[in-house]
Amino acid sequence: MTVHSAPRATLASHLIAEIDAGRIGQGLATVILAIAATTQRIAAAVGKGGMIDILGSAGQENVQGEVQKKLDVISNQMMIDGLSATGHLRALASEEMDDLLPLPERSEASDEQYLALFDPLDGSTNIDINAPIGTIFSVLKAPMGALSNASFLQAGRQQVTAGYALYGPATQFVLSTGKGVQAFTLSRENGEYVLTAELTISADTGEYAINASNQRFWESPVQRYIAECQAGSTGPRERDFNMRWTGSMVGDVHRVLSRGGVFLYPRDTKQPPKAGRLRLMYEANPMAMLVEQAGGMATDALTPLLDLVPTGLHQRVPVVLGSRNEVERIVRYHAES
Ligand code: AFP
Repeated sequence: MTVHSAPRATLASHLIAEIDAGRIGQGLATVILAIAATTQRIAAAVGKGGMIDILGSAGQENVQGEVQKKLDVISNQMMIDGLSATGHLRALASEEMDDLLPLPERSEASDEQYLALFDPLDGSTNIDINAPIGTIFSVLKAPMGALSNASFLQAGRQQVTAGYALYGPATQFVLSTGKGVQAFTLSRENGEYVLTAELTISADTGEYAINASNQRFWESPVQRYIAECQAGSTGPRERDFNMRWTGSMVGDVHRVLSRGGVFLYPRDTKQPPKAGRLRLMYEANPMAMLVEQAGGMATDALTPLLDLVPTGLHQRVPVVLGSRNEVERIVRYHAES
């Protein structure tokens, strides 16, 4: 029997449909395609694993004092190379760079001008063990006039698009341009991202993700929430919960977007000057846009992440995101304390 199925949309055909519907401009589509093409190159490098000299430490630190892996440095350069010539980006900011990188003005540049931010390789401790890693990105409108780091300090609600590539068993490109969340899977046969799912987050869940080794540093509302989950069917929640942690935000948020759940990297007392572990501009904001677009909630436990006004390019924030009913409960526990 021959089964005929309709051809699936590709990332390119999806973006053309969005342009035709008047939801995005050609400039934004060009930027998204440039990001997607770069993630394919990063996926190819990641896929070579130990066969070429890309694993291990680069022997230098980034602006946050973290030791960079070789693949952090390689993928950061690939993002710069891939995004420099779109004609629609005025500057880039990266978790791996101290300050913005202004891009040369192009004489034929259109009015549609943007800023791109990215974490080129999220979850870099997973690189050497062949576990999930990813690239997270966010796009903002570029202001007119001279640019500085402050040009990027726009609330997450101003993002015109956000997404990530997940380098797992399959490479996936997950995107929101403000109308839902689409997941594309990289076809290894023809090198195209093919639309494979519209992602929505269920309001209820029985799964949470948190680095439990930090338990002694958590504040009381988080202690309470996790203790109740752990008590399971014999505790106040009267049902059992499951716990998962990949060590890569891309991997953990992808699970939440795919089958519900709640992800927490809360404020803790481990390193007091830091408000949290995750970076607002490169991790929290893009993921918050995706989660809200998929029907979930994303907060620092007091304020929706997308409403925070950034104070610095490398600012860190507490993050609680995922299934609405669980996130609301955690916010309530914070309010009650
Ligand atoms: P790196 O990319 O710097 O390794 O950080 C990954 C990350 O910011 C985020 O992706 C994870 O959720 C979190 O760190 C993992 O942190 P732990 O080290 O506490 O597991």
